[in-house]
Amino acid sequence: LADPDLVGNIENLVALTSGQYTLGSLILMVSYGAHFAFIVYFLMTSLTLAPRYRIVPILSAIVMASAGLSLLREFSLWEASYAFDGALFQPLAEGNVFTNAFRYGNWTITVPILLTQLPIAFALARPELHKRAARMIVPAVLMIWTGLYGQFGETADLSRLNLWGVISTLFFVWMLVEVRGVIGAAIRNSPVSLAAWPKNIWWYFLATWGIYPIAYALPQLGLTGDIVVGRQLLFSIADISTKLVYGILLSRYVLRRSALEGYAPAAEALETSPLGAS
Ligand code: RET
Repeated sequence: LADPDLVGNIENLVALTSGQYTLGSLILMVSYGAHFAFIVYFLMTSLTLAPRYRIVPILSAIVMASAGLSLLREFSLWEASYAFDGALFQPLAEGNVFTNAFRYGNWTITVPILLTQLPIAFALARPELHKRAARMIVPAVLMIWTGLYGQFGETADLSRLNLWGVISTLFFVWMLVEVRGVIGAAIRNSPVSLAAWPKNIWWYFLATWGIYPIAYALPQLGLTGDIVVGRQLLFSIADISTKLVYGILLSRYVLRRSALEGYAPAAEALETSPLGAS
């Protein structure tokens, strides 16, 4: 087996049953498949919105493409990182090493976009929008990079994982304070009939972004195949919730807002899009 100090992630240390291995492949495959498929949904949705809101689903489509590619890479790496020995799927001691680090790299792109979608969807005015976006993005990127550094420590003694996990969590809390600031501005700024949306999106945001630190900490519970596969499942649930379902929620909000602001989509857009009238 591989040297724990060299391989970075626990995936490279644990043999999997064929059931666990197949489940891992399936989880990654469903994730990238869902992200790629929803590119079409978000592009079509943009046709139904007032021009100022079209960028919201377009940004979701960009996130779908970026995350889809990163998850496709994780899938191929998973397939290349194990060999069946007749009984179990063994992590290869030579050749490919599985890594979750690509996920963290990808978040550097997707997280700033996801955060910027909020003040755009809630129609904050230009100078405030830019300022608030920047103030969320700075702690978010620091959160990701400190977490990226820390996750390489999960196979050795766990002190590096824990120390950088705590530092990253401090940036997470700082980021959440800034996000709550945007939600506050959104509550003041939302039409009365949509006033419940910013608060609901805030709770949804907390519940779904909060899954990532749990996945990060999971190797604490031990080195087993169930932990390895369970973590890919948690990552996958978090990915689909924080990007895909979140994008649908924001799109529904701006669709209602477009209508309230008197925007009627062109007849042909309504005819070609199943999402048109609402
Ligand atoms: C880390 C390290 C451990 C502590 C914390 C973390 C938080 C990660 C988050 C990631 C969100 C990612 C998203 C990606 C979408 O593409 C880095 C795991 C708090 C909140 C939304």
